[in-house]
Amino acid sequence: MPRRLPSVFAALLLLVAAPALLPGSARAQSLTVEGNIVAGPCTLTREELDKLPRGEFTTTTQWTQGKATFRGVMGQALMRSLGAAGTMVEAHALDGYTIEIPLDDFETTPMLIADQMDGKPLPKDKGPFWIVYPYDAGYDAQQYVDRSVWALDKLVVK
Ligand SMILES: Nc1nc2c(c(=O)[nH]1)N[C@H]1C(S)=C(S)[C@@H](COP(=O)(O)O)O[C@H]1N2
Ligand SMILES: [Mo]
Repeated sequence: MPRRLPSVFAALLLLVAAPALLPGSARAQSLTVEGNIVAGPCTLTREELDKLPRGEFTTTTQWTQGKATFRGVMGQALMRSLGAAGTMVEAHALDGYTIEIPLDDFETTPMLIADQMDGKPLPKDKGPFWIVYPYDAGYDAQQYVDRSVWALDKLVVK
């Protein structure tokens, strides 16, 4: 079975390399969604998230210099693909920050679960995922600032 060898090697390599990668990437590059979703609790990898409809907007933010262009999964697409039902989504960040965001924000605002800024991965302190709103397009109220969770790790639909 010589043709199988490359994948065996790849698997072994991954086993050896994975522990070294774990703290920064393996965990941080996925997004856990649980709670009131038809799909059931899941941890979406970057690859899975990449398959969902993406959006883009350009806006100033209070955390960046000048205008920034954000790209990422549309909040609406994420919640629809998982069959979310309920009223609130609890967002948890790797730094322990947590806040409740109305499910309606995901459904009716242009918010993104951004993973790119200006065509590059997010700045280290903001990634791997950052909930962003188009602040310049009427989403500058404090509630949207508070919901702008960086280092996003988990969403719990309630
Ligand atoms: N991961 C994470 N996201 C976060 C926060 C945080 O502490 N951690 N603070 C939130 C709050 S309360 C506000 S007002 C805004 C702006 O926070 P800053 O003024 O400390 O930058 O980011 C929000 N997103
Ligand atoms: Mo805040």
